[in-house]
Amino acid sequence: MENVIQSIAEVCGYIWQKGWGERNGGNLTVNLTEFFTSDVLAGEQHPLGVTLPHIAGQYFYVKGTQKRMRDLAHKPMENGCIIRITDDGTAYKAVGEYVPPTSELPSHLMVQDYLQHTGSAYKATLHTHPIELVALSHHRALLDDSVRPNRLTHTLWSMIPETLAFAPLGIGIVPYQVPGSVELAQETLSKIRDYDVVLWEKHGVFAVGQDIMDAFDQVDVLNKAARIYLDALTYTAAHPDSEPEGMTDKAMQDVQRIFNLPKQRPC
Ligand code: 2HA
Ligand code: ZN
Repeated sequence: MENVIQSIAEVCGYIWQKGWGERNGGNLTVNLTEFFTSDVLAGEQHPLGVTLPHIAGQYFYVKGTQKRMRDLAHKPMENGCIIRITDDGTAYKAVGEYVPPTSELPSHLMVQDYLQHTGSAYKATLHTHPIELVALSHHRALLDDSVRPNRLTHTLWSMIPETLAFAPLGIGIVPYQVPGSVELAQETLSKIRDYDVVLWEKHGVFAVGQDIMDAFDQVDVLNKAARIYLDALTYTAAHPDSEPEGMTDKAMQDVQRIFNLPKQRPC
């Protein structure tokens, strides 16, 4: 378990360095149930506000509310805590020191409940504010599926072959909702079925992964493509007749074929 906590701290350090974690921005959870062989006595009970039957009795590391990624990078157990979901799935108790959990707990735990329900091996959920992806989420034409289905995903995939190779499910769009709300959690849940990373319009991203490094890597790959797209557009600003070309559909199909990429979450 120490290694898992260590990699959570490592990822939080990267997020701070990348400028994705201003002040207390961003949060995460990781399922730690495999490390608890017998029930651990936990403290005061806190209601969840929803019933999550598939994670009843399970254990999670959860970032603390108002805590900073840059502090968590050094002191993970002072800026987050381990919780156990009660056996009826309606509340949680802290294991050891209680640090009040992130405001986005509904999204994280509803998605964790869904992952368990589907028998997924994915253990981590990550919410962060990657600059370039959030910048693109302000452009309606990129988000609106009626303009061109999955336009943002195709734009990002077409920047470099690695984007398609390492983020083969693309990116889902979640319309703007109040941060921390159950509505945001529900919209996230409906999109995370098809995507490993979803873009919270004008706010950030929410990602799932086999572990926290995997979730981070997927966001990083997609955000790199967003950065390249925006950089290419700075040339367009000076030369309005030159749009970023992007890889051709044929080139992208070749990548899909050569790497034998999954169209659905692999596990
Ligand atoms: O942790 O990022 O969305 C603060 C947030 C809320
Ligand atoms: Zn946020």
